Amino acid sequence: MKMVFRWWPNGDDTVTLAQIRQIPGVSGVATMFSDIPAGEVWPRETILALRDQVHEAGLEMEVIESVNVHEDIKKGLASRDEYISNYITTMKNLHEAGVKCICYNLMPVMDWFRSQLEMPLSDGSFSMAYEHAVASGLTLESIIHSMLDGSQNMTLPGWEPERFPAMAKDIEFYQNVSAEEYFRNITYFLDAIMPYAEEYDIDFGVHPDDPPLPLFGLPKVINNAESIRTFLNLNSSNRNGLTLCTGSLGANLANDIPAMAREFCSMGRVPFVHLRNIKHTSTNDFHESAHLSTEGDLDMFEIVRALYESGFDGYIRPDHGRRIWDEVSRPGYGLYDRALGASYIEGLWEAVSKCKTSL
Ligand code: DNO
Repeated sequence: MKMVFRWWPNGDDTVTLAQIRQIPGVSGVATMFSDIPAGEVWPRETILALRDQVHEAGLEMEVIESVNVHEDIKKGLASRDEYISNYITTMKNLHEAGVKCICYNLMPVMDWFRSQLEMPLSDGSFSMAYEHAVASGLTLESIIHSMLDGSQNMTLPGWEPERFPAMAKDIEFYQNVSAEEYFRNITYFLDAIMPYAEEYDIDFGVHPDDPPLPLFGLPKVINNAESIRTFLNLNSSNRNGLTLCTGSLGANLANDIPAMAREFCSMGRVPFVHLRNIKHTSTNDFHESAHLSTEGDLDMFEIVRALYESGFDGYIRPDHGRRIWDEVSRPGYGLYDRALGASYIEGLWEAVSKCKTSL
């Protein structure tokens, strides 16, 4: 297992590589160029320069989160071939820089979504929250507004402003797209890129829908064990894998995360894990919590144990943290609470692995 920490280059992050280097157990970053629009090639020289910067800080750059998939690919439009070809060129360039794992998502139109970015918790910290009734009643304008409000003037991952103008049309487009048709479009994409994933030695981990609930009439296709099985069967390459995001999948109380970890890790199809905890306030409403099992609904010990016992040897990162100690940062991506999360996960991993060997 390798612990990584999400980080944005080019001054787009309040956290520095030097700070990340001091978090015990963290070997590298999961990073991306948020200023390159989806569909464009990531230039080789730009990637190599970033790799060198990360290496100079004493860290690795083996994980990319995310190379975003152009909407035309998800929509199945004729123009997708050009975007797929660009995607493959980016994969080649990333491979030449030593990248081993790409996290991406296939959520239509918008990436993750919360109805509140700054919910005060009783201990004086702040966290991101989701209320389904509130979210369902939002207009596109208020959705964008709610994601920008409290964003600390930073670009939110998956909410790059260049996406906004087309969002209304895209939402409309998908109203008549069935899950079956959407899966066909995804299959076309996977069939095109997986041979190159094999050639370039890159594991792909698709990020599940976040939240895993039907919203704005958009097809939601990767959100429980059954739909993950369907997704993994779309293309049988071992490179076609899952980013097991415990917070996203855990938002559906019916999802048994340790069981999913066991099933998909034993298949060798989990290259990357996002570990975080959430606390439900009702079936479809929740807020993000500190990583500890005692703070949320997920049993983090059981999840880590399931990963360990199924031979997981990919990358893990602590996921969204609360805003604590007056930190100003990207929502969910401050230094302090994620560093606490990383240390907690390292502790669980050590405990599970040592108990195992003494049995
Ligand atoms: C949210 C993240 C997602 C994730 C993408 C992967 O904070 O977990 O934005 O990076 O869905 O493409």
